[in-house]
Amino acid sequence: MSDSRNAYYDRIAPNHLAPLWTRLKSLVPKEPTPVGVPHRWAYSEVRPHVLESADHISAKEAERRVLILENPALAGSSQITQTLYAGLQLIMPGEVAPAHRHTQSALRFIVEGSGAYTAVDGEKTMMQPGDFVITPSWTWHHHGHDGEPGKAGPMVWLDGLDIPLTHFFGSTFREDHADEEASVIRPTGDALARYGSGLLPVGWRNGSLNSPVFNYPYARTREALHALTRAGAPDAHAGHLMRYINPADGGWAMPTMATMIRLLPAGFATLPYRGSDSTVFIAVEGQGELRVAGQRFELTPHDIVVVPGWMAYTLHASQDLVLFSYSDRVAQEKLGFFREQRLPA
Ligand code: 1HN
Repeated sequence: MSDSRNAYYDRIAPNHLAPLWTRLKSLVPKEPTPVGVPHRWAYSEVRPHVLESADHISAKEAERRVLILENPALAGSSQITQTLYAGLQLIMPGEVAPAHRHTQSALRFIVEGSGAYTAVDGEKTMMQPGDFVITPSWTWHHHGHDGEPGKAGPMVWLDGLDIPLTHFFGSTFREDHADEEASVIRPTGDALARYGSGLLPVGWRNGSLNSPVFNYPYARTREALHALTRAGAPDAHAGHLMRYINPADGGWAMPTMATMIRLLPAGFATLPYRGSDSTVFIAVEGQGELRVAGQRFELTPHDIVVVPGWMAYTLHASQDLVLFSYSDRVAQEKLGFFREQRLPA
């Protein structure tokens, strides 16, 4: 490079000025540079560590007793992708995780156990394995386990939050509730009956960016997925892929995190697919594999795999495989920059 150019760069630097032309191609590359690496957390390896956390701290003291799933290439960031957070939360019989609210949205995907509930914005819902539960931004929420201490088992779920996304926008706020439990003002099951039964109250209008249904029970989801297998072939790049919707408008269930679930029949393999959204998968039932960048990640129930955006992956089912996933696709779509590619074999 010419000396006069370098001298020029040196002269403008004290004014906090920099030439774009030396940076343009890396600022705006031809296509996304994946952030983070693909990784698998085997539930069988992680589970003992999650359960041991109860020997060290109560849910009350911890506020939320969670082991963060951190992308190995983003150590120290509490990020599983550049925009999303993931963790495994444990609640033991008799415990309460105290009420608070924050601007981050949270989703729960229930992994194991029974007897625990979450209360969100005045309604309690019992959590069962495979249920997808929404905690919208700025809604009071607490969790509890009604089982008898020493008799009932632990309850574990996957938390997905848009913590890095909220941080990026500088819009992180939180508030602790004055009481351990926020008040519950509607009967359990109210939201599902009112908004999640193919019916809507006449005259009702959704005042939230989220689905008014905040627990999508796995029993219903599973039945729908299996019905699809009787009606036609799976999509070549996705399998029988369904998205959780907001019944008020048919849009995604949450404003920042796109949530989906799919079934791949035994023996089925997808063609390569990539999207600009980094995606977190959790295996629900069955057995298979996710292949990405020359790596093979086994999928058995409750295993979690992250695939950075724009890395092509394929899914392979050795037994009927059910996979839940979440990503920031909905935010990207709303902002106009989501891209996807269905690739040939
Ligand atoms: C949170 O409120 C929960 O409510 C879980 O269960 C994980 C991670 C960071 C900040 C708040 C919950 C969280 C969280």
